[in-house]
Amino acid sequence: MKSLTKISLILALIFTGVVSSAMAQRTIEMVGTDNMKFSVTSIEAEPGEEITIKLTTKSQIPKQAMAHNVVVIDKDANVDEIANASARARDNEYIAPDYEDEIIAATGLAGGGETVEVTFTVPEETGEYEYICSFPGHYPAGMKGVLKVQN
Ligand SMILES: [Cu+2]
Repeated sequence: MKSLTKISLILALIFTGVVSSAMAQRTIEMVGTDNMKFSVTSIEAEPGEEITIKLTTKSQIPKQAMAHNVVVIDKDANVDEIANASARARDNEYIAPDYEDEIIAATGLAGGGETVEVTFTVPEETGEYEYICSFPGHYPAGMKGVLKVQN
């Protein structure tokens, strides 16, 4: 009975540890509006850090005409090329299947009033990683930002 109490105490401690480390994870919240800009255009993170990017779209326009996402792209990738290909990939939520290896993380599409999020591990390699909205026309209009990975 005594050892059982000990075990449950240990389990409770482990559980608390897991929960608090999950809560320590950073969430970056941003908004996308009809002006096709992210409200946050620069994120700093440590190599290997787990972060959540949360995007809310504010718009009265129907989703098929105005939606946003956040697509984090590998730093050596050709962002223009990925944006162009993704803008044509409507059936895949505007993520070009051919470039999925070069995409570090992507949210789903958020129409007006919707919130989407993605949790991912920041690359170990320091540097600047661009993130874009891949909805047609939005990246060319300047809907982008930079994830700066630094120690
Ligand atoms: Cu957008």
